[in-house]
Amino acid sequence: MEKKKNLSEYNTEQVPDIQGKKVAIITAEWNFEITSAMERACVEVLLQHGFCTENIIKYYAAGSYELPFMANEVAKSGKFDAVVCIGCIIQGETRHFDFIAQATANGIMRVGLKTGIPVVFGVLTTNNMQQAMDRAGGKHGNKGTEAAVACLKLLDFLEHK
Ligand code: RBF
Repeated sequence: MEKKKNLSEYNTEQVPDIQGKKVAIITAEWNFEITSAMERACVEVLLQHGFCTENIIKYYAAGSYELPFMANEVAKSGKFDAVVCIGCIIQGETRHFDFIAQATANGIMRVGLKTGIPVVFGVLTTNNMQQAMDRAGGKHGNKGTEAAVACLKLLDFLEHK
């Protein structure tokens, strides 16, 4: 029997509360039933840890491939303390998956390093829709939750480094 694990069950006491910071969440509209569930979970956790709604600004990208470009624009605007990218790339029959997943992951990492604004990689790369559902509020938790936790920890790190 498959061992169920849920990495989104985090200890709230080990996650910092953050006051007075502003975050942008950029959500890809491809596989929106998945990405919108991840976005919801992400917002929920930020609200539980000190954020107010006015300081969580939502943007929408056509697909995951556009996430690095938008993250770069948002990060360099100087208006945000952190950016969370949310996407879901599902393996198809062609090699698009590999190109999009590589470009998205590398691009998001580069934006953070280049701008000095933390950019969180909340992008699922799965073999099929079931694996995505399992990670967007299913048996493996919600990776939107984990993206928010990473964001909070990065902001706390920057505050205390
Ligand atoms: N975007 C995603 O976020 N997830 C996907 O699973 C996904 N699959 C795609 C498959 C193909 C064949 C193509 C052409 C695009 C796909 N995209 C996907 C969209 C991509 O991220 C981007 O929005 C478009 O390629 C336009 O630049």
